[in-house]
Amino acid sequence: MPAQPFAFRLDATDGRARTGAISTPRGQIRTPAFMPVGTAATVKAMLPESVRATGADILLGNTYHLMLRPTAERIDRLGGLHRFMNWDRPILTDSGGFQVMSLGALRKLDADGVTFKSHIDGSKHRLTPERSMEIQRLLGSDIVMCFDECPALPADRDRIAASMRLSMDWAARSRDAFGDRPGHALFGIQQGGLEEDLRAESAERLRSIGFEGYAVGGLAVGEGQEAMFDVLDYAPEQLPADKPRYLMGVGKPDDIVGAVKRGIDMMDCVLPSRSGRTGQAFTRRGVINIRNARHVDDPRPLDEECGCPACRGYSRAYLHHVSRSKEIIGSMLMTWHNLQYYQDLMADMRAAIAEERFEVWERDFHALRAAGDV
Ligand code: PRF
Ligand code: ZN
Repeated sequence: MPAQPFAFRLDATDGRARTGAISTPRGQIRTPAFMPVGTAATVKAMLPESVRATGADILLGNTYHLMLRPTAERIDRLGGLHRFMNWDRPILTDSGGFQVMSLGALRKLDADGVTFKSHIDGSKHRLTPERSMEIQRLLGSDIVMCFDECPALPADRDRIAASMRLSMDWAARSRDAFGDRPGHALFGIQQGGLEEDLRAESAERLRSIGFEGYAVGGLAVGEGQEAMFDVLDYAPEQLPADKPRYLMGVGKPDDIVGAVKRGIDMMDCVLPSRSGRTGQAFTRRGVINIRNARHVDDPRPLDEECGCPACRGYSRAYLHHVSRSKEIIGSMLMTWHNLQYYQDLMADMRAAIAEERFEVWERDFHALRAAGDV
């Protein structure tokens, strides 16, 4: 085991934007990092080696889905999640609380945890901070998330404060239950809605417990980009500067750029993979719906500047055809392209920060999209 089995190194900053790397026994994570979502032990429509070929250093997996099917105990018996899904690089797992609440699973929350019914077969399950830590250990997760709870916005201040304080109690229990696991990290999750003082209180509770990294939770839950950026104007700086900061469940390309500009180091979102399967492609010039009739005869690639297999080998006309026909290769190519676009975006931002030209880079990013010439 290396001397520092889990460490974060900052290489450069430009304004509040940062670039660096997280080192883990399973490999480096270059930051700012985008994590493709592999909820059910697969990034849908992609082989793991293809996900890696886009430049991804880390995947996200989900406690909630995997505990229900195929179960954490089964994955453990089969050698852990990395072996099970054939991805040997870092995996971050979300803790389950947010998914239980947001999937609208029939659920009952108490101070100790949450009881819910499976969206698959209606069977009854319970998650607590202790059980979430156990599941994430059985999965073999490299970055484990605290068990938390998060109200949908808008919600009144009392509800947000009570929920945040419950999540902070659960963060302390998560830390205790996680134990001492060299090479594995536990991240705290800040809550507090859109209230600066509640965010500050949450950050203070988390800092006093002490984590290997800190997430900004409870955003992108219906508040809109402007309100989210208002929170990101102060929230990252409430968290330790020398630890990675992870914005959970974000987002669209311009959300990601705005988050990086405000000091976020890691993000995840289903958008590039999920929207690829319904025909939406992200390009340097904006969003394309490839199922739109205007692409039916178009010999051009999705994005002239993209090096992915969808752009190197296929026309918009072909992608239009296979996406409309619901052919499996349509999902494969569109997902690959979108994940490539997101990873290229992160690589461009890392380079711009390292060379202290983020502001100019950001202006060009927005200008090319605003031209509407897609
Ligand atoms: N908490 C957890 N997972 C999450 C969130 C959160 O607040 C969000 C909010 N966007 C996405 N995923 N545990
Ligand atoms: Zn492409």
